[in-house]
Amino acid sequence: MIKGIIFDLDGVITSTDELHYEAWQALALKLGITNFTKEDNLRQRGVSRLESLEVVLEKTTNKYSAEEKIALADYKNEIYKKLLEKMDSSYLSKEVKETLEELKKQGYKLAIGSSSKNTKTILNKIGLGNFFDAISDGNNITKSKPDPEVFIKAAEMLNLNPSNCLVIEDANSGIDAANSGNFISVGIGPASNYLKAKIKIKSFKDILNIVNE
Ligand code: B16
Ligand code: MG
Repeated sequence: MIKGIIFDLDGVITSTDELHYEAWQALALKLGITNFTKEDNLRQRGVSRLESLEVVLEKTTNKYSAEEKIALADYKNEIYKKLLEKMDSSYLSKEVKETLEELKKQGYKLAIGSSSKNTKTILNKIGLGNFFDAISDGNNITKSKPDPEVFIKAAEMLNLNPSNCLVIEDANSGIDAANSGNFISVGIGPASNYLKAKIKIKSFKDILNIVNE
């Protein structure tokens, strides 16, 4: 029985994945890397900022110390935060907004489960700052996806068992995290082609079909 729904943020609620890509691309160019692609960017979905940096650094033979890596990740985050400034409610689609409102109306508990440390800023920007019953994000976890910690914390905040929660994810790492935490994984976007997603959906509003089945 489904009682709660945990949503990934980047690439599910809103398209910040494009802004992440733009910021990583800027860092790559600064490091002289000209072959950082959308394909590489797909592997950055769902994983932490420092793990995402490693995907960029695979493209260079230069070696960086732990401190230098932190500085590079900070540099990317400053560019990303500048890009976030332009976000507003137009970054929340009508479909996502209406589906979320309908799910809330039907009595489901709703949470965010995101690896991002910028989650609250983004939710405020798109007008969902006070919408969710719980927010579990990059600030309250020690292990990032595919570890299930972020979703387990979200379920705890909702006071629900993982087996009673859907996890909506666009990243393969997020589907793996949901499965290993015993959640019902739902793949959307790139993850809708991932074999390990227990349910695959084409469009955000399809969540209503799952809960009403
Ligand atoms: P930040 P999600 C993830 O968010 C992104 O998909 C991933 O690309 C990013 O590296 C990670 O957040 C950390 O984000 O740098 O903002 O802390 O998909 O789990 O909502
Ligand atoms: Mg995502």
